[in-house]
Amino acid sequence: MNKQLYMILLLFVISIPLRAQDEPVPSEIQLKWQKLETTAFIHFTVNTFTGKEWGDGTESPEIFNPVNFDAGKMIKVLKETGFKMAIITAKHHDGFCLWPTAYTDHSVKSSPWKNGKGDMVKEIEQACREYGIGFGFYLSPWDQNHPTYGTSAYNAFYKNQLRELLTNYGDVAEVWFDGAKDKKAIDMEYDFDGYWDLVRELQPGAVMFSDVGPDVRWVGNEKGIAGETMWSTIDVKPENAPGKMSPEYLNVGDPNGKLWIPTETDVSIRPGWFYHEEEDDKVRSAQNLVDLYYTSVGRNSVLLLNIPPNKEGLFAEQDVANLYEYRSILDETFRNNLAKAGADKTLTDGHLESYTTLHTNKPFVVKLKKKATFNRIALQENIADGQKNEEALLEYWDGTAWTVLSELTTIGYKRLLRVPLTTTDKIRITVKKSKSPVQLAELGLYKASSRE
Ligand code: FUL
Repeated sequence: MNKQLYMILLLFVISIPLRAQDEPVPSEIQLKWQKLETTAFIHFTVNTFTGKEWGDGTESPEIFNPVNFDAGKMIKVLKETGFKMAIITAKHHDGFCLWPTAYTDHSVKSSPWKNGKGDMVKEIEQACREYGIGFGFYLSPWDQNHPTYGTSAYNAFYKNQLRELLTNYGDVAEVWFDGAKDKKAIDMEYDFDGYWDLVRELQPGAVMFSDVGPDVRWVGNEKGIAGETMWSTIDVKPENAPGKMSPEYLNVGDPNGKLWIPTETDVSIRPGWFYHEEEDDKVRSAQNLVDLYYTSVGRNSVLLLNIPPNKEGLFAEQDVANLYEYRSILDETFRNNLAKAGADKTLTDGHLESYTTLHTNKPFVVKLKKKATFNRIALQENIADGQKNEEALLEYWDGTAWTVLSELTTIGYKRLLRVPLTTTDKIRITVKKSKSPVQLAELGLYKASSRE
């Protein structure tokens, strides 16, 4: 064998395992989380009673009295409208705790609600178990009530609270951190590494959210809009602690990123995160919620939709009505996959593990048994093996020629496309650019509900 050929062969052999190892893939808990698709946030605290969005820690627990609070009623609505997990604000920036923590009196313990004997986090958790959805909590590091805030003693206090929530409420599906703080008054140094170690130790099945992970990242805005190009991979350097990475970068990610940290799209059904009566006529419509589904789940993200309880401790009527209508529209749109009549079974069986491998510039044709009329396309990659597609072309056969349906970039876990109403018995997809061969796991053709 000549030396040149030997070198080429050697390079080829050593590059295979290296390439496979280099490509980031989701952990088991990240993959499970991504499949939830739609999750719910419940923002509730003293703000609901003061009308504020950010309390300042001086609120009296006396004002907290949601007389008709009913976790079961609210979680039932979430379950029936397709949400697979609920995350409750156990503590927001005002420091008021919705559970009777042993580490401060600034909690439900000092409120008239259930004569100070209630535990709202427990009631939400129990209702989640009853209806079979995941339970998660938000424990704001920014706490404007606790006297130690701003000193290292606060980190110890915060970890004590975290430990209570991680040990007394069964399996936790997600822990939500954020980096918010009032930098002008006190620039507290949060011990994120310490917080994260504690969650891993006590709840290895929980994913952790912050601006930059470690498991789930922020999408870069609170409007419900993930980037059209959306990589689940990014690079996090030590200097990019929560709060320091640019929203633009988070919104799109990085095809060459070394870490798998997918986005969660958090957005509220109302202008504020907390319930305010004056926003009763500003609730997102069912159609607007459906749009959010397309711009989050349909762009390789997970939707985290906030529905805030009112002063009574219940979801407001309009919010509930719009949620049911939103779900019924989505169900109608995605009930019938028209590609089932014809497409390879691996592409319509609902499993990521069965897929068709697509190579660059090799068109893959899907023939239908009879003509179908559709205006929505769903694509999925087998992300268990990473995210690969960078550019692709979708075309349909118009009887005489291949005509462009869509030129798209990333697919990832799920990509939903709204295209003009099209009738055909043949479509084809051509990968134009990819990191490695694309594992196309699902292909769906749907006709949208007229209510969309
Ligand atoms: C932010 C908070 O400052 C908002 O009040 C809200 O909780 C949002 C989800 O996260 O960081």
